[in-house]
Amino acid sequence: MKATKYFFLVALMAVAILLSAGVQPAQAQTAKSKGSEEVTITTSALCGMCKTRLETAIYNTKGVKAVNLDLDSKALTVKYNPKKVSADKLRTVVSNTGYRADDVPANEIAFNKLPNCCKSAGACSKTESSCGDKH
Ligand SMILES: [Cu+2]
Repeated sequence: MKATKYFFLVALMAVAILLSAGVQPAQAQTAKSKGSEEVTITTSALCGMCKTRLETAIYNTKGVKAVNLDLDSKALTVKYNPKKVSADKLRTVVSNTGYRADDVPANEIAFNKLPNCCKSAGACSKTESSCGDKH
């Protein structure tokens, strides 16, 4: 009697392990890669502050999953959910932060609010995280 009960438990555990190992990860993977798209937007970012400013603005946009700005190429790469946000909307966010996004010019009001070193090329080092301006 005791042995039968033990065997039943082992069989149950084996089924549980098989189910969790085989079925679950496969489902999770398809769901993850299905709902995301990637876009690269060329911006007018200049320094580390621009990078932080832009990445924060994009990351706080609904539907954005990941963001990275490469200061050497000024390319902003965004991974997003196309059901929640579009590439055009992302360019608008970049513009409203004060930067050019591909052929979309920077929003003038936002641009004027940027610290001086973020407005013109060569005003501050791209590796600097702060240019000393008060803002
Ligand atoms: Cu800057």
